[in-house]
Amino acid sequence: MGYDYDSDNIFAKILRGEIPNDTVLETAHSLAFNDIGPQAPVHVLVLPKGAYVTWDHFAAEASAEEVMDFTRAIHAVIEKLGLDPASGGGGYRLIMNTGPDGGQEVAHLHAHILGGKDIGKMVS
Ligand code: IU
Repeated sequence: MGYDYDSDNIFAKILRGEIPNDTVLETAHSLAFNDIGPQAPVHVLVLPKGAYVTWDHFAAEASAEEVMDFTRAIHAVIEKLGLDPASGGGGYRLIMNTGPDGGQEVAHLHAHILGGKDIGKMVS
């Protein structure tokens, strides 16, 4: 068991620049890009650049600088896209699918930001 990072995963290849992406925002330790299969009018993925499989891996082992950068990168995307209700936006949903039961397909931690319409109570 434990956190076993596979550096051949698709997001690792995107982070290495081997596969293109539709970048929304980049910081020292994080990258945000538009999801290739959007489930809402706004569907952005935010990744820490470090080799973390899941949120738990990141929360347990990332540096304080990485954690702050990732947190602020998510917030910066939300502000950039005008989703924050405190700034007049309509709101959004923030999701980190984790492991098989959580529906995680790509084994590099990523947060989904979904919005741009009323997306209801759940995402299938
Ligand atoms: P998940 O949380 O691991 O299930 O989400 C993976 C997401 O990555 C999913 O929404 C895909 O549409 C998205 N994605 C992508 O944006 N670019 C890709 O090349 C691949 C998947 I493969």
